[in-house]
Amino acid sequence: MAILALVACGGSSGGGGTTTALNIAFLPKAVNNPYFDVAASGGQEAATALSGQFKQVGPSDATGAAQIPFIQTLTQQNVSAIVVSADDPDAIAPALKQAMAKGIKVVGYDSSPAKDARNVFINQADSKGIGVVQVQMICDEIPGCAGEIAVLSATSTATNQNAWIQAMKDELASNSKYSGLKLVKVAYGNDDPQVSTTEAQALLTSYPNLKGIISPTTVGISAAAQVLKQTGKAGKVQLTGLGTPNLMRAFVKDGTCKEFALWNVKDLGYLAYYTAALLVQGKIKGNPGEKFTAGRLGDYTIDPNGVVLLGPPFVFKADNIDQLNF
Ligand code: RAM
Repeated sequence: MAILALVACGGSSGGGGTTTALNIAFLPKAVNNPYFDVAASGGQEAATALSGQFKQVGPSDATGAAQIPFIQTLTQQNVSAIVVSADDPDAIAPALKQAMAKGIKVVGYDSSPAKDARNVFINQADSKGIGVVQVQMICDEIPGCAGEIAVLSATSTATNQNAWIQAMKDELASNSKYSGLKLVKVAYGNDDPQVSTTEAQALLTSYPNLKGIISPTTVGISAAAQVLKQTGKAGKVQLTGLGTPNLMRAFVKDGTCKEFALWNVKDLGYLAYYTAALLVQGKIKGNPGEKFTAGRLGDYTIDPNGVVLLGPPFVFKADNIDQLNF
């Protein structure tokens, strides 16, 4: 069902004209990450539907420090909203608060800034669910669901990855189904292909008995897949996590990675832009309990933590990966 919904989502706008200027900027964790280009395509689609402007700016290194000058420049430019994926929730909070003090709306997407440094956060899927599905997948792939596993994450400060890793640890500790799995290391590839490659290689040499790697980042999982293939460890060390179908297709087909999860990244960008636009137009305030309609995606409610949930994650495997192109 989820896959059908995903495939069917190329539809038209539900938007309309507006009298308030929509000058909305996306600030991803880093600009050289294809994941954020897919999200940007959704932001652009919503901008077109609402007759607004869209631009994307951001650093090439995925760090909070590198995001700060972009926030300051967007604030000076007096954009109407900043839509940001936080590399570090606290490091960027003061700059975002300065933007908010000027009347600029701030929407987090993908990875939330500190709660008091954004109006709303658009969460791609329930954080606990994203952690749990990754533990379930690695268990399904490792024979007997027993042995050493490691996590290859993005940056150590990333809000989203850290929430998912905590959910994985909680699940491993509390669900007896996973008592045979031992998490031996959380490594950080910084969402940089080269660092992720080096860290994946280090996991294999430091833990010769490793049975599986969970990489909850699209950059990390594709780097780890390359490493497993090149070192002849594909199929011996299992790999799962969060990836895009286009980066992972070849590795799913050759068995290096049997399954991984993700959400509709384009819809995430669409919903983030749409929510930012409604805030700019004063149609929503960002208060818990507020309901709104986001064009072709339909109805949403802001939860008590100021979070809007896009929907459930879904699992990509050999039998569905060719239906998806992003
Ligand atoms: C990477 C980024 C992003 C995350 C995805 C799954 O592209 O770290 O924040 O949501 O992976």
